[in-house]
Amino acid sequence: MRDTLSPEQIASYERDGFLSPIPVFPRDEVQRLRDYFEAFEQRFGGIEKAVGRRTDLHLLTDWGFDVVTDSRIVGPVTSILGPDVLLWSMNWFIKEPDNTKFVSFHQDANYWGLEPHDVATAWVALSDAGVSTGPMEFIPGSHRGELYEQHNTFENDNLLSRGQTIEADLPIKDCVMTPLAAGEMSLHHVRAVHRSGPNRSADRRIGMVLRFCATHVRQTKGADTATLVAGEDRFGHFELMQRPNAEFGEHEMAIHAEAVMRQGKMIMRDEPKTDTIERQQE
Ligand SMILES: O=C(O)CCC(=O)C(=O)O
Repeated sequence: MRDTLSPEQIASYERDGFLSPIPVFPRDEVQRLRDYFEAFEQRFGGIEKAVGRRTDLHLLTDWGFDVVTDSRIVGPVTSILGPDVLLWSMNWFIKEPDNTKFVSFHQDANYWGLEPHDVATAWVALSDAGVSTGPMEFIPGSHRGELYEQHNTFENDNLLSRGQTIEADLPIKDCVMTPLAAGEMSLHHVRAVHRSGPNRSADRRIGMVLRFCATHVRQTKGADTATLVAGEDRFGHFELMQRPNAEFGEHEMAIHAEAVMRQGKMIMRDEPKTDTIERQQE
């Protein structure tokens, strides 16, 4: 496992708008991360109840802060975004076993408000995300094309906040599925068109989804927060967040709640209402 991408990997990302797979964590380490995450879910009342709190766990836990600053993730990201990098948010895309939830074709750049588009996601598999689990699928080169109009479908099984869906004719036959083993990650560009299908396997498909941007990127929708994970921030476009002093401390819980609420509200500005904070993030 190397901490930066090779020239061939960078060229492949620039051509396709995604890169996969990239090995990150050995089995024992990824299992430990999964255990931490599932212990967090139990602490907050189980899978369903914890959904509203799981965004930006790096502001509440040491393991979360360690993982978003881990050089095995951040190093490859700097190969793409340059030496000065912010973590904008930490999200979770989880499909429970034998489940009909899916993600429709969309482009993240359509609604996050981040400009310019020097923004990339590290999708880290905390469980096996093989073909039967509904792994990520990308349309190669779509990040170099247009920003498509998206229609809010509000479909029940769609994991996106508004079921936002591109309705234009897409070259679906070119779509590439990117199955991952637990401990591997993919990277994708904020303009890449992507989707994923249902999880037909017997295990949860747990995607820890880290959104990174270069420090020169601005939030065009309002005041926003981020965490410096590499280099320095010479721009000051975001309020910088810090490692928590105490795991789940009172102060940390308040800061976390405020940051997640503010980001959720801002992203959803001028959008129809949705039900939970977490759904607003996705
Ligand atoms: O995990 C998935 O299936 C979808 C994730 C996604 O849309 C994203 O990371 O932008």
